[in-house]
Amino acid sequence: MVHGSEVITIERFIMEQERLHPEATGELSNLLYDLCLAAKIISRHVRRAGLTDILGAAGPVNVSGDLQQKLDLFANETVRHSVQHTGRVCVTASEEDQEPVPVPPGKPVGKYVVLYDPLDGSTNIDVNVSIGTIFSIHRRVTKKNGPGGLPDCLQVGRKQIAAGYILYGSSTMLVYTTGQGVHGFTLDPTIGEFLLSHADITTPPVGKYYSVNESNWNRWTPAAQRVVAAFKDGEGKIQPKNARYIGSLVADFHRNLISGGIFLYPADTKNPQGKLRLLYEAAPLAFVVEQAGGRASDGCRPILDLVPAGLHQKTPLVIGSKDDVAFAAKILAAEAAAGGSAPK
Ligand code: FDP
Repeated sequence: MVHGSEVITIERFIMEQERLHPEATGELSNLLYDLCLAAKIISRHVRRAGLTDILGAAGPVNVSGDLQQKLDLFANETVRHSVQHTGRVCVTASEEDQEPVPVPPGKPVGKYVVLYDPLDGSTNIDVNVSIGTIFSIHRRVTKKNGPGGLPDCLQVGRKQIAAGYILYGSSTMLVYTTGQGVHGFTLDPTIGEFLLSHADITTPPVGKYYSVNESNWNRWTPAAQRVVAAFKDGEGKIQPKNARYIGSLVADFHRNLISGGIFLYPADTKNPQGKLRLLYEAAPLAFVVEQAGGRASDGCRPILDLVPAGLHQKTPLVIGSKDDVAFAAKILAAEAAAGGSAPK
């Protein structure tokens, strides 16, 4: 947070980054500020969640089959309202909404597309365990006039302009990349500012942690079982690792990013396409991890090369320290090439 004797706010940092690009219009910077505001509002509510009436299931299940909680709905609307009427965005899409949400008629339309998971790790909300928000920003690909639509949302991860996450943990952190490294900011709640605490994050090439829901073991393919066994017991050059699994992707990812580690959610018989969403979870975190020197794969291809066919598409995910992801991907890809599939 303190850089030598300097305190650098996220606003100043974003402004200084913008100055490196004389062609920049400032719209992306402003969109990032909008997301900071959403982060602060959601953080305030998360911090008070146990004290207010806001906890508890709101009723229906979301399109991905998860029980929606009130805080999810609040976070969903907060992000949308923070970005939608600014003239910087043409469409938003969220894990909680069935369809993309174009900018309403009569409102100014901008050139960016925001995809987000408003509150990831929702099963952890009412047990006071870390949760997060994930965001991904693309440039629109449809014609400039009028609101954006589905084609603007269904873009390959490599085309992201920016991505990041907010972690509501022991403190609130915002971590983002615009393709020039990964930078982390910690919210000082006393002054309401995100301060630079982790400049230029790089992740170790080999991690000390593996993070996976091992209760799925009997639903995995032999290759996924071999990979996890190798991280547990060691195999060849792979040394045994320590296990850590919170069950909130943002929290598990963040720990592994800083300390080194690998997170896996492979395909299984219950989730044959994996459990995590390509556009709201895997792709943004893949952009962050690659910028930090790590890797992300679906077992066969880099996550950033996957072309989405649907808004809520799921994907197997192996993400983290680069040598560990390479080891896992090699074994998973060999099985896929041989036509292997999960046990019935
Ligand atoms: P959750 O279902 O609690 O919303 O996004 C889905 C997610 O959480 C991730 O945050 C988390 O990593 C994963 O699912 C946990 O899934 P399991 O409970 O199956 O381990």
